[in-house]
Amino acid sequence: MSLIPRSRALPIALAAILLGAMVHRAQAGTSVCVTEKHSNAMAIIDGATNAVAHTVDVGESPSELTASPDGRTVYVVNAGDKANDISIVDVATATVSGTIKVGSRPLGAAVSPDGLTAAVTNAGGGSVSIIDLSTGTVSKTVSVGANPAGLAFTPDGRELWVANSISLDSPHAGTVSIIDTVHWSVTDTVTAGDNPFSIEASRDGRWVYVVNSHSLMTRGNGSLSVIDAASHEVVGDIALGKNPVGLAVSADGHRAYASEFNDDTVAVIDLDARTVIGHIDVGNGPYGMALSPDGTRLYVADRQPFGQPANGDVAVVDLAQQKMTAQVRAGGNPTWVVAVDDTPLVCAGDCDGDGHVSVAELVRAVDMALGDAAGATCPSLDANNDGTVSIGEVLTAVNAALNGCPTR
Ligand SMILES: [Ca+2]
Ligand SMILES: [Ca+2]
Repeated sequence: MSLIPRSRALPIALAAILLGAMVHRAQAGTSVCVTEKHSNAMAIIDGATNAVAHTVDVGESPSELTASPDGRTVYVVNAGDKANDISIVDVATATVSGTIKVGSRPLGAAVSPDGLTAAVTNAGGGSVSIIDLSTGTVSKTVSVGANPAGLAFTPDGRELWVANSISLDSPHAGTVSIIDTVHWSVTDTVTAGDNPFSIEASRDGRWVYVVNSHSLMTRGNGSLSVIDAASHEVVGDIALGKNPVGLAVSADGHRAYASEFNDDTVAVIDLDARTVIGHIDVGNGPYGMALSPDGTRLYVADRQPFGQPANGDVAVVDLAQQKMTAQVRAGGNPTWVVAVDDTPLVCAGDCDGDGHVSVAELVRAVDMALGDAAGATCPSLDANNDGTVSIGEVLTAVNAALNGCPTR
């Protein structure tokens, strides 16, 4: 604050109170990323218009995908035999920034809550590849059960839970491996239902939910296992329709949604009562699902029936109305989906875009406000776009310097 002239201390202090909580954000936006398995691509749908804005070429047979906690990066698992890798996609620019080789027949992916580690199941190898995202390399490979599919970190990041799905030898088996993320070793194995496929922890960390798909080759009803995250006990088994695959749990922990692949519906589950309270009709072969960041919509990848290369769509379900309100045409076999908040985060005064407001940047802000640096450009300082930098705008930069730039 020593940069501010003393005579302005009072008005600046008052302005600071007004501006302290102010974060410059544009209108909230959503990017819906969907893998198109038979097109070897990932589409990015603009959540405001429900239209495909970009299509990004990724690897062979992309299946699951997951986003970094800040929503800026999406990791796409390329399950094809020639690929066995993941593509790193920058959502804002719709470009692939890198590729990382993993194990045999990779399937599911998850990123740790701190955003530093990715984990990918290798269905062909019965293992999980642990990727250090700062170096982009596999740092460990952990052996789990047969055919690992979905996986999820606990919200505290201390455990990684892995759904081991069916094998041809034991078509109705199914376990969940629990990995300690300090030593990267399996500490427990829990028996779940028939073909555990998708898995997600509640935000409060109390429960882990597992969708048991039944064999996708022989139609049959599946279920949702409710596991106590502390005791590892299965405390509930909620009956679902035919071959449920995708799972989405609401942020408040009261609702879950499961896509019923061979019923063309989404089950609505009351997690407090542990019962299905309704079904929503969607498109053909609903597979992966994701909630919008604001929790008002559910996006469902309608994959189409197994073994049939065909264009599909992404169903947009309005959760207030409990019905599908739009279908967005996607490419060959849309399989998995994530929805990220793509609202640009503007950090006032961070002229060089490094995520921090430095003292030098503050000095520049004051110079611009005083008119001593009229020619200088730092667009993030001029929040209201009027061509000048006001004292109020300087104070927003001071706020960012003291309290950090806004984050998601
Ligand atoms: Ca900076
Ligand atoms: Ca201005």
